Amino acid sequence: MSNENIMEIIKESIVKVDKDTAAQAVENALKEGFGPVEIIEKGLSPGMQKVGDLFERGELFLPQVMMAANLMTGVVNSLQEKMPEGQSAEKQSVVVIGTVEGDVHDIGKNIVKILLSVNGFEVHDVGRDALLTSFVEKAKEVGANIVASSALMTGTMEGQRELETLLRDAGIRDRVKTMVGGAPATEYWAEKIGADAYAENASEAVSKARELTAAK
Ligand code: HCB
Repeated sequence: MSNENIMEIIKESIVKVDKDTAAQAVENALKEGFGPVEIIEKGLSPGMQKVGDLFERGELFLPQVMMAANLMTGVVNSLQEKMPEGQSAEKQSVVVIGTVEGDVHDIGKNIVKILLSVNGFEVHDVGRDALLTSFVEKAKEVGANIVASSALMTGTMEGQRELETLLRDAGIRDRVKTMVGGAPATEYWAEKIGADAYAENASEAVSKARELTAAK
């Protein structure tokens, strides 16, 4: 089976919410030498992307999106234990992560959290639909080096801007770096709201987090 083929099968298994095929294809991919992160980024995530596109075109409905999301969450969780521990140099770096108020999308946030954790960051998750003040409170409580926020909707991404203000008002903005992500976020958005970094995916979130803490 070619590399593209196996990722295509994983992708389609998410779209079709085919649990058995997903489990089998992931197992095959691992046997073929694909890493868990590669499987998430090249198979599962494009699958969810396609689910989103079909939903937008009215070809899939919310219950199907929910089932696909549940399947993806289950597969990501099963892959978590197979992830190699990364460099532990960042052990002292503390990250507060969450999905902003009004937004329940947390699959991407959870992947970022897992990848940061296996790469040695101490991660505190304030959850999804998290009050913006809870990011600030948690950051103060744990002495965070980075506050990473996720937003999946154009309406809720404003929360990422507000978070900058709240961190400033709390007097800790100069002590923490901020990172934004989620489908509608961009490099331009990060610059516009004064965030320190934007990450397109979980691997990039890890490298950006490393850069941010190296520069602290
Ligand atoms: Co949802 N939904 N949804 N949804 N949903 C989106 C986001 C739309 C784009 C779909 C569409 O219309 N095309 C749309 C938003 C439109 C907009 O505002 N532009 C939308 C909508 C409208 C809604 C509801 C309002 C639908 C309704 O009820 N009528 C509702 C929202 C309710 C609410 O939040 N208040 C809703 C609900 C749902 C669920 C519950 C069915 C389910 C979420 C389940 C869950 O997360 N536990 C869901 C899903 C699954 C999606 C899509 C299909 C996939 C999102 C996803 O998981 N992607 C999404 C379509 C899309 O995004 N194209 C659709 C896969 C992950 C891996 O990607 O981008 O989240 P990611 O994360 C990446 C990356 O961004 C980065 O790393 C991650 C890993 O690589 N990253 C970070 C993420 N966070 C980061 C933070 C950092 O600091 C750094 C990097």
